[in-house]
Amino acid sequence: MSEKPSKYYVTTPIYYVNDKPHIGHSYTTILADVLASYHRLLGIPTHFLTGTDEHGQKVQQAADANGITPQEQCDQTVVRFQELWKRLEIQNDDFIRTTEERHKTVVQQTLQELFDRDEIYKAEYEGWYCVGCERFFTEKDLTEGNCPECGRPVDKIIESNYFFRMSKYQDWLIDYIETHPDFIQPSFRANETLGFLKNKELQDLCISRPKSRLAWGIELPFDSDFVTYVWFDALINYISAVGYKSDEEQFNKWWPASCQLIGKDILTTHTVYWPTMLKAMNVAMPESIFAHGWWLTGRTKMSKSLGNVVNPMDMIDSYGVDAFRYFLIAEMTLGQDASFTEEAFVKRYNADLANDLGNVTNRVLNMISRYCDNKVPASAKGDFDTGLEDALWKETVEVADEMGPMIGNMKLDASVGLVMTAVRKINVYLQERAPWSLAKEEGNEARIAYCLYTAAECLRVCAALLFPVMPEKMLALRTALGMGDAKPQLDKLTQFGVLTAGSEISQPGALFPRIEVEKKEEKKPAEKPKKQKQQPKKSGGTTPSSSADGLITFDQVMAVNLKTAVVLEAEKIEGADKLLKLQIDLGDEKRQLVAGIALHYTPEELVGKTIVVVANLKPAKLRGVKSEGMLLAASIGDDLRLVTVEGELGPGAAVK
Ligand code: ME8
Repeated sequence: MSEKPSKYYVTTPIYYVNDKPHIGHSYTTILADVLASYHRLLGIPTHFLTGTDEHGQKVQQAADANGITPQEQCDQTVVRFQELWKRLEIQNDDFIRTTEERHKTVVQQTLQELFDRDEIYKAEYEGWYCVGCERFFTEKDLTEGNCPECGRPVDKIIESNYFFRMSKYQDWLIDYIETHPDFIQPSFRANETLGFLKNKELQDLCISRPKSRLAWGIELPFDSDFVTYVWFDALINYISAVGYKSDEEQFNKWWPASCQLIGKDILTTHTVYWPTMLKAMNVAMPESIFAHGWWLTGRTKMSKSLGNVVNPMDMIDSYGVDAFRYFLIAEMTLGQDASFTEEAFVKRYNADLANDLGNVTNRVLNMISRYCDNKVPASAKGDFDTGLEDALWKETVEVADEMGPMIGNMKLDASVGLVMTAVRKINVYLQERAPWSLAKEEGNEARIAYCLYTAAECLRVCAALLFPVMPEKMLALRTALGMGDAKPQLDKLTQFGVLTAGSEISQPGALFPRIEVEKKEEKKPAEKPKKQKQQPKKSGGTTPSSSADGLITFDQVMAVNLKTAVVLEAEKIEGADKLLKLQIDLGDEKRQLVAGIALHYTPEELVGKTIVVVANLKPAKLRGVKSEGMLLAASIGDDLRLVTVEGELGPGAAVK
């Protein structure tokens, strides 16, 4: 991995407690968790802060609507966030609530100090106010008379208020952003902020609300008729939580933040209000503020009013935490919007997790069990060619080396994609080296051991790299590889020979069981081959073999629907020496079939093979296991070979 920073402090926005969390909140928090975890596993002192924004009009309104006090609203809703973070395996070091004393004290001290230094002043204000965004706008700011941010109607307001002299920092801020290219990321968001700053005069920021209009906030220390504007209060959480004005040592340890994650919706507050506030307070700027895009439902923005919000708890219940975390990280290119659909989720899950990662894991563990007495084999090279192993290890190390810079550049989706490429290469390698073939000849024990040791080592590296994204499953995988429950050390990852020869491996069961979607497809009428309908009525249902001369008609041949299929998984059936249970891909559907070939083929040998099956055979049960089809094989005496097709041909091709 690349050079290490001396510490890493990552923050999420603090979320409003007016409603329960949804997938967007989950995303930012998972992202922060993944980043924190990578840094921790590199041995870097790490601090991860999240929390809730509990003051302001939105919370007050939600409380009114629910017939409870604002504090009750906060106390009830904060639990939903905290419970969700627990279920999502979020390892935050701190959780700040803006109604906590430790925060309120710092906000008041900061306000007093800025007031004393004349950074805050009182004035009469006339303007337009958007309740939804909790922001004031001038007449010029409005878009067709509505809020320029959300498009909703605004209220005219005339009142005395307190103002922060934000406007005086306009030139400084432009210069700061231009001279610190990493400050606002991605760079197009820096340009967006610069465009805003360069095209119009920055106004002073109204930082108070008269209690007569809104009482739910932190009282101004210098005027008890007012509370603090929720954004001025909320932004300070990033420093109040790490000891600003209360614990200097702690504060110096963590601040400035390494990475402040936000959604693109709160860019202005974080790239204009926040830096100018810090500047006025004489506090250092965060190293970077990163704005990610929106999760959309299909192509539409996810919003409660549209009723298209994805509930993270439902996803976790259906598919598990790790798969949900994986999908969010793998699917969204940081900075861009991404679409969430269950179809896309299932597709990616089956392809990446069930097929690629799940298969490699099964193959490696099953073969170690079969050929190496269930123990991590010896890693000794012998007098045999290790070209394939050397190449595989080199490629895996290259992937590990690329992770650091990729994560530094916030290319998390690509980094996960890269690890999946490495996973697929282990599969390809196994196919090429074919240890099951080596096992057919005597004297190949050392070669098989080295092959499986290398594959297991590569799997160990991939599991470690995916650990921050899927902590539970990758821990299970590491345990299965005989590593106990120790977390990976990412800076020691690429030494070959970490797995201890002789240590017992275990079978974790299916890490990512395939999500079956074919049930719906099975019902499609198109699945019934037309040829079957052409089955000659005149034969009166007589089977070909019962015809008097033993000959069958062309129609009868055509009634048999032969198709190519790819074997996805294979396993023995307990208590049936000759039978294997196969999961096959028929192109447009997945099926299970049982075949009597266990004495001729090992399960590992079969995975990835393209075979030919009778697709329209009536389903049957063999030893209680459902079989939907029959594979074709040729045999003479004891010799049995599968019927396959020459060259590369995918699943679902008609065999005629
Ligand atoms: O704005 N896609 O809180 P909030 C992606 N309290 N991310 C999303 C999202 C979506 N569809 N919806 C929400 C506030 N988010 C303030 C912040 S910070 C000092 C104060 C995420 O509850 C994203 O991170 O409205 C966004 O910025 C945040 O939730 C807004 O949460």
